[in-house]
Amino acid sequence: MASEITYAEVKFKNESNSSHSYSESPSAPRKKRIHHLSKPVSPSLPFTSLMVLLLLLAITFLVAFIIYFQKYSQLLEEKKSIKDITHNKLNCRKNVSSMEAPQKGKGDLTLLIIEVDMNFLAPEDKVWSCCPMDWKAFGSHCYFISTNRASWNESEANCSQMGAHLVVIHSQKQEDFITGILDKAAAYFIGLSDPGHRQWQWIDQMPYNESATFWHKGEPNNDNEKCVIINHPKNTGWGWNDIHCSDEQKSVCQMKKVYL
Ligand code: MMA
Ligand code: CA
Repeated sequence: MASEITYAEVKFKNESNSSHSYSESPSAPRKKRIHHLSKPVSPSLPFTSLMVLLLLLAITFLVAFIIYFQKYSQLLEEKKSIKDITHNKLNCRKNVSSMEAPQKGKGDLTLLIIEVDMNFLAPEDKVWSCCPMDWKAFGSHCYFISTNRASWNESEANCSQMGAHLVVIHSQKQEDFITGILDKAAAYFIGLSDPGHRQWQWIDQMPYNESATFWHKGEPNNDNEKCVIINHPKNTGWGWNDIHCSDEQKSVCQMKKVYL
């Protein structure tokens, strides 16, 4: 569009220059001048409008395409999360939004048990956060205590079959919540292991942060013990210990809450 305007200006200047040279000569070429001036400018006007119109159309299509693309990827994401539900009985909490006035005498959370139709499509605004039945909700995750004793690998496979993984612990609050739902007499595998050279790795690939670890005093103590349990030995509190991965222990699974 800018080039069109430049073009028109250049044309006009050329004409006025030539008119100046013509003005010294008699009136005959003057007529010619008017003829020249009106011809190149007037057809460029509809042309410019057409170009502007086309440009506007192009922009409209582009915007429409971007909006459509965003909606489509959102829909795919929702479909995926619905497919991810391997549990058909969920325990859901409604997060009462700021738009709704909280009812007198009621808390800001309501508890509901719903059965999920696998073909159910989530509504636009996802206000229900859910955990499968028998799982415990904390923050944005759900936790399951597996009392079945198995090796670390089998324990992880068991979590994986439920759309979860062995628990990943990142904070004191989370550690406290988890220990609060465990039996002090048992030991539980967590999602921490050493693939070699004491490079501790979380099962979800999140970085291992030394400042948020809860090792028992003197642990980890053995390079051959590459898997981690959380336990509560007598006289000491809850903490982590490295043990052999083939040892059979209970475990804690974790998964993200399902939002409906
Ligand atoms: C001891 C201690 C731990 C080790 C286990 C292995 C009971 O705790 O040495 O560090 O992991 O034994 O069973
Ligand atoms: Ca140990």
